[in-house]
Amino acid sequence: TKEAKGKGFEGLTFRMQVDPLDCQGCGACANVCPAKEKALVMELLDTQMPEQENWEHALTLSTKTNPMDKFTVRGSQFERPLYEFSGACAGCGEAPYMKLMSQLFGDRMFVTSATGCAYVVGSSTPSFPYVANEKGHGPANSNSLFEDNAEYALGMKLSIDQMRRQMAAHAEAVVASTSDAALKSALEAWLAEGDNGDKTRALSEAVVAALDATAETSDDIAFLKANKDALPKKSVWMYGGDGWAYDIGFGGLDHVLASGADVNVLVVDTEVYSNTGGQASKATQLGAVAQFANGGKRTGKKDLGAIAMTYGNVYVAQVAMGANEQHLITALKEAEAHHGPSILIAYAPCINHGISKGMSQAQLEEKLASECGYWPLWRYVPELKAEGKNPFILTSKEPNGQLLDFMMGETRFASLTRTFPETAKVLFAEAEEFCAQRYAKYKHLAEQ
Ligand SMILES: Cc1ncc(C[n+]2csc(CCOP(=O)(O)OP(=O)(O)O)c2C)c(N)n1
Repeated sequence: TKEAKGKGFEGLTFRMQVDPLDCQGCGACANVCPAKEKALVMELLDTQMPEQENWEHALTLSTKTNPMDKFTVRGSQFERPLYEFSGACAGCGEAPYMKLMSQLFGDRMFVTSATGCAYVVGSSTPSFPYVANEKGHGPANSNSLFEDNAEYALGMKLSIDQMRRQMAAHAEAVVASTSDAALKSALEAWLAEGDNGDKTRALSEAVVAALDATAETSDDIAFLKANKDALPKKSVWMYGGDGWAYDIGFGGLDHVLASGADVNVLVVDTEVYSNTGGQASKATQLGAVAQFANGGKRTGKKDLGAIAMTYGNVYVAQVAMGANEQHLITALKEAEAHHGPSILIAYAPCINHGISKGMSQAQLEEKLASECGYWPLWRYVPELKAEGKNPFILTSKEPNGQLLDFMMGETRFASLTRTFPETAKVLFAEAEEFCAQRYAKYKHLAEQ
């Protein structure tokens, strides 16, 4: 527990409270903690059980207003996660993305999860990580199939839009006829800016308060009262692995990207079909050993981001939490605010990679992947074109020459040097060339 520092934090204390019974023991939090004197240290469970009472107490404390901008690394962590204690493997690279997204948009989020880890760890019945806040708002999560996740989310989005159009029509009718000044001004404000993600919750709550204070004097008011939950703008996300997005669900995903609909996609890219034991996908990198690629994958990784970019109106970003947290938060903010399709491709280390440092260092592994050019970070922001600027922004610096060292730190590559040493030499040289050319392509785009 420490005194909270900074503007707006006067009189507040900050505490990291561990929940021993729900901790998965991966140690990732202790490893990423930036404090000089480690704030978190892993200890045996037996010795930590007294913390359980403190955790139960922490849950009874009131929710404070976040004094910071939630779209900053620090500020985001003062928002309550509405995704907690998932069924993911300890150290999973996928789950932290949804936890962060639930802090940024969770109270108005619709999430469709493709069959795969994204869905399975989010529905480990009887435990369910998606939770509601003190007002009862939280992510609504559902799954249809592995292959139709994009279409499934698009259907939700179309029905939400239809409902909101009806709400707007009834709201306009009330504005034109009501003598209730409070209701009129609340509805006018909602009609003007109710689609602004930052303002939609407060504007909607003001309409609900005005409706609650109004008698049901017309069909229009009755309709608005009956459908209050349609007032806040929903943040629609399709969430799934590379097996879904690059392979099996690609046709549907492409259809959704081409539709122009205001939807968001988060691909958690483990570069294999994780949930079914690590089969190769089109996201698997050249030289990697995976099921169906036991002698090392012979072709380079598909550039899903580059494909999405060709539409010109699609927001695209390639991100990695452990490599650059602010880059990820900026991309999430821009993607959600973009009026059109947005896709984020997020690097997600997995137990299938065989990280020699262990999964407790998965976030560090993301940093290493990015610095050596294995996973370059970039954003394609269509809005910049209207300002006469280059929409492509390359955040990753020139690769540091450590690509082979990075690859040798993971069994999926290193094992090939033992099983097929000659092939390994050839494929790894090709992988180096592939990554170098890909970086050169991004650099060229950024310099245009
Ligand atoms: C049409 C179809 N084929 C195969 C499966 C079996 N299956 C379920 S999840 C999965 C792999 C998912 O991989 P990915 O999309 O990369 O997600 P991850 O598990 O890596 O998060 C497969 C093959 C299925 N459910 N439906």
